Order: sequence, then C-alpha cells, then structure tokens
Amino acid sequence: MPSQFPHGFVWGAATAAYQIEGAVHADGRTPSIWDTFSHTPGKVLGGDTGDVADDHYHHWRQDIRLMSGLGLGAYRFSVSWPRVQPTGRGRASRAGLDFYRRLVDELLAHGIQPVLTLYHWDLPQELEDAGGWPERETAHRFADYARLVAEALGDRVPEWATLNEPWCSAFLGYAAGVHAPGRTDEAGALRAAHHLNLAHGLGAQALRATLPRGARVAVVLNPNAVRARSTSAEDADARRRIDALSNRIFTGPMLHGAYPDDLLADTAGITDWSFVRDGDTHTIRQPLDWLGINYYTPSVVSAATGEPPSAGPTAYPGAQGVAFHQPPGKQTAMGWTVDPSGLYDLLMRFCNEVPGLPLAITENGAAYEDRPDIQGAVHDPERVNYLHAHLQTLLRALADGADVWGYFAWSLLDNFEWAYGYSKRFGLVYVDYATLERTPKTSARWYREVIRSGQLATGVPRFS
Ligand code: IFM
Repeated sequence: MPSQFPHGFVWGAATAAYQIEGAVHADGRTPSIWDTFSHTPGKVLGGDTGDVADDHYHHWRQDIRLMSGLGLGAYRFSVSWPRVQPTGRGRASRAGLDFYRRLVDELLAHGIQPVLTLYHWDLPQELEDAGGWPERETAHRFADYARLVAEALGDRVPEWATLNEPWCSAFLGYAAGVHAPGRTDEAGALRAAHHLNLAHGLGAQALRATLPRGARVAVVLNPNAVRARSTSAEDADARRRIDALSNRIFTGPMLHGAYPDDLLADTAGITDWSFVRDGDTHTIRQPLDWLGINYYTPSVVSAATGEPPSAGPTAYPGAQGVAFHQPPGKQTAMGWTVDPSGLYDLLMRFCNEVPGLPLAITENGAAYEDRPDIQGAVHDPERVNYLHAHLQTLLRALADGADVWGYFAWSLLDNFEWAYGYSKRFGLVYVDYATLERTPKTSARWYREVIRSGQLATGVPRFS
C-alpha cells in the first residue's frame, strides 16, 4: 500500500459557526433555530447552549495560530446566517460580515485556504417562524443570503459550499425532532428536503453569478454507507429504502436532475410531492466543482426483525419496518462503530456515479472521553487510531482511482455537539469550557506530522 499522499493534497480541519462561535448577542446577531432549541428545556443534554461555546468570536486569532501550528493548508468553517443577515431577510450586517472578513484575511495571511460553508444548520428563527424549510420561500431567502455573502467575501474565499448535511437539517430537524427546530412532521420533513435541495440550486446559481471566475462551488453531504445485514431480498430492499431516504433524495436531484422513482413510491403514503414544481429539479442540478463527503460510520439495516417498531418519531419517513443494527467493531463515545470501509465504499461509489467530479472529505473524526492528565496534557490515542485508519483507507481509495483533493478533520476544537451539548469531544484541540483554554491533544501533534510529511507511517501509529 502506498503511504504517500499526492503532491498538493490539501490538509484541513473543520468547524461550524454555532458549534464554536458563542457571542450570540454580539453585533446585532439574532437568534437562530439552534438558539431557540438549545434554550428549550430538555432538548440538549445538560441544558447546554451555544451562547459561549468556544467563544471563537473573540478567540479567532488564537485559533488561527493553532491552525498554523498544525500546518493546516485549509480551514473549513461556516458562516452564521443570523450574524450576517439578522432575521434572514434584507440588508447584510456590516459588523457580522466584518467578523468573517477579518477571519478570512488572517487565514490568508497564514497561508491557510478558507473553505466556506454557507449553511451549517443555523436558520434564522424568524424564517422558521415563517414556516422554515418546509416552506419554499426559505429557499429563496437562502439564495439572497448566498449572494450577500458572496458579494462580501467572494474576492478572498476560493472554495464555497452551499449546505452542510441537508439530511440532518431535514430529517433530524423536522422528522425525528432531535435537532432544531424539533418538529416531528414526516410530510414536512420531505418538503424540507426538497426546499433544501432547491436552496442549494438557487444558492449555487447566486454564487456563480456573484463570485469571481475561478471560485469553486460545492455542496457537503453526509452520505450514508448503508449495508444490508444479509443477502436476502428483504434486507436488500431495506437497504434500498434507506439509501433512497438518506442519499438519493439529495444526490438524485443534485447530481442527476431527478428524484428517484422508488423514493417517490416509498413515501407516497406521506406526500404526493406536489410541492416539487416544474423546473425545480433542473434548478437543483447545478454544475459542481467538487462534492464534500462527511463520513463517520456505516449503517447496517435489515427488514423488520419481528420486534415491535419503535413508537417514537423516525428520521426515515417511509421506511418504517426497516431495522437498524449496530455494526460490529469498536465504538466511539458517540456509540458509532469505527469502520473505515464505509468511507472507501462511498468514495468509490461517487467516483463511479459521477466520473470527473472531484471529491473532498469535508469531515471525518471521532469523539472520545478526553481528559487532561496531571500535567495538563491530553492523550487521545483512540482518535489517532481512528484518523490513521481512515487515512489509510483514503490512500487505498486514491490508489484505486478516487479523485479526492483534500481531507478535513472534524473538528479543530472540541465544541457544542448539538443535542449532546458539550458532553462529546471531537476536537484535535481540547477546550476547557470553564477557562476557554485550548490544549492541542496528542492527535493534533500526530496530524501535524502527517501534514508535514505528506505521508502516513505504515503499521500501528506512533502515538497509540
Ligand atoms: O458535529 C457534527 C457536525 O456539525 C456535522 N457532522 C457531524 C459532526 C459530528 O456529529
């Protein structure tokens, strides 16, 4: 197996605005759905909120120094919509945009390429009050927002992604209700998925119309590496259903210009999809410069096992009767099985499905129970092993022809892990939430060495 990454391969780390910025009332920012949700008792573990988070809004210089110390070539971050366009409509906030201008300029001064995501789940609350993603209008509001940000930052940001993980926005937010805005409305979730797709299409058009030539436009998905538990026809059908509801509902219109027939049939009892208007799928299928893939763990499914289906809301409307199983293997603190083969499968799938479309791994990482030792050092050998195993798999995919230009570890910093609050730590850098002190973990030093050498030591990682 080769251990050397291609020349020019981009090494990065990723974050998202609500998870790190804090400063939720600064400079005219208005609440997003995550402010509302996290302040609703019982929604987030421990009652945690993003009010302070890592206070990156005030520590950004220090955080860029950390990135520089790691040797990062790129930093993937998201813009907070309610910070740059309070209430989600109308004029941009100069103070909000200035924060990102300063951030981007400082990144560039350190030789770190900014990779900007427009929407990482923080819908302005006022737009949710007007109906949120189930309403078509929200897609148009997103396109306006995309244009405002592109006008302000287009001269200095080369890489743009419209949405992050629209599956989570639509199905965790509107079907399962475990993410903001916490609704449990199956038809609403399918409408939300369509309007997120439309937002991507309209947003990509707005970016193309505004950005200088050479800026690249993408979308970031969290495709589900879904496997059938057995070779039976029933389990294969369960896999097909989950693949449709997690993957092809987005890649169908975005990459091929149509919703898959089997998805429409599976969900016919929930909606007739009449909210899809003529021309929508054409709008959604915008030329992309690359596709971002976030990967953590695979899924294993089977046809119903005979146990009563759970009575609670599902994240997979139309796939009741499909059972999920824990894949074998070690688990992270999220309970997610460590299995890099899912990453390989996804990379090869997209390579075959959309030949010529470059890919990036825009998130990959793991939560573990990190704690400083008596000297204050944070040793996280399990994370090193996790990252090492996934990078090894990436090398295999590259050798087999996958066109992947970059890798972004999730996450630069420990941060607000949505409904889990601060209980799950994904960072390369430990954050003491009481003092906001940052301490690079062992994994940060290990990653720095991978970046410096452009290669992966074979065998067991040095830091295990
Ligand atoms: O923290 C999240 C991130 O916001 C989106 N992708 C998955 C990560 C880990 O759950």
